[in-house]
Amino acid sequence: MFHGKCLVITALAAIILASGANTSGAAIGDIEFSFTNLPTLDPAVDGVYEGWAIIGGMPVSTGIFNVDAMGNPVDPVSGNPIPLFNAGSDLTTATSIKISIEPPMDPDPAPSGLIVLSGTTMGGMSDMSAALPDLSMLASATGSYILATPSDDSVDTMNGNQGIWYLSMPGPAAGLVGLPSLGSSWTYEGWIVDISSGSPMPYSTGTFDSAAMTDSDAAGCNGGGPPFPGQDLTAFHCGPIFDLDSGDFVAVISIEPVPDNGPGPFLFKPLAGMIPTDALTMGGALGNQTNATFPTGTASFGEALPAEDLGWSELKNMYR
Ligand SMILES: [Ca+2]
Ligand SMILES: [Ca+2]
Ligand SMILES: [Ca+2]
Repeated sequence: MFHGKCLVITALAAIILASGANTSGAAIGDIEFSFTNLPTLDPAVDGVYEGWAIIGGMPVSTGIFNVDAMGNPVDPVSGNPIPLFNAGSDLTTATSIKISIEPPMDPDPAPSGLIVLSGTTMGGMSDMSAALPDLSMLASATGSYILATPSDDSVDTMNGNQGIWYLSMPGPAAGLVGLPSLGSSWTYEGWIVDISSGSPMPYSTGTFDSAAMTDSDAAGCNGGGPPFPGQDLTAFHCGPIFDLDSGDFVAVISIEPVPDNGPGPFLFKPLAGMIPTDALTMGGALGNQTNATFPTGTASFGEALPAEDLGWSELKNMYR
């Protein structure tokens, strides 16, 4: 009897190993994600994340999600964790994995143009990083600026603390150094952020593709200023008036999608720094926070998913 039972269990184990559950215990199409520094989206405003496996050059959705404060994938509506996605098709020939942001009330089942993370696959895994050109160059870019309001010097020469220009003197030379070209899908944008209240308030100083040219709105509504990115936030121009050396402002360079998906800074903020109270005489510098703040992710699927542990007791339970 004992011998016979043992044979049955061995046969059962062989069937389990050969069945559709497959040897790893994962189902066909299963894929697991983990993320670092990927921000939680407001689904009504920002939309949702969607995973994509590129198979034969075609995107196959692995499902939509949001992330919680820890970066774990969650259902965008319920907030319940999504430990495992299923793409509904075999992922073993996927060449890359991408994460997009899809707009709110998205009627289009295809990926949006806004891919934030991307990685090639190897051995059922993909290490994803920001889907930007030349991330390594970006990570070593530097930034400096002066406070000055040259565009309104015909009416006010005493308000230099109300303008910021990404240039260095003597020269002037570009103050933003080593920024890679972003191509047509992305653009740089300068910001000053008022941090005097509980919620930071960003104000754009214009978009630009090169550190050595006038940005999208020059010094402000009345134009002027040196041929570098910057802004005069003075009475002469139409925007708000700020004393930037009050200790209440942070200068930020972000990378925005084209077309832009929202009025505030996008999640990529490679350069940032407090504007010091002596910036009118000393200028200021931005720190590079690419490596510290940019999102990354890991996708595991197929052979990389942990094997289901079918021990002796499980086999016996299945026999019973
Ligand atoms: Ca001035
Ligand atoms: Ca500007
Ligand atoms: Ca934006």
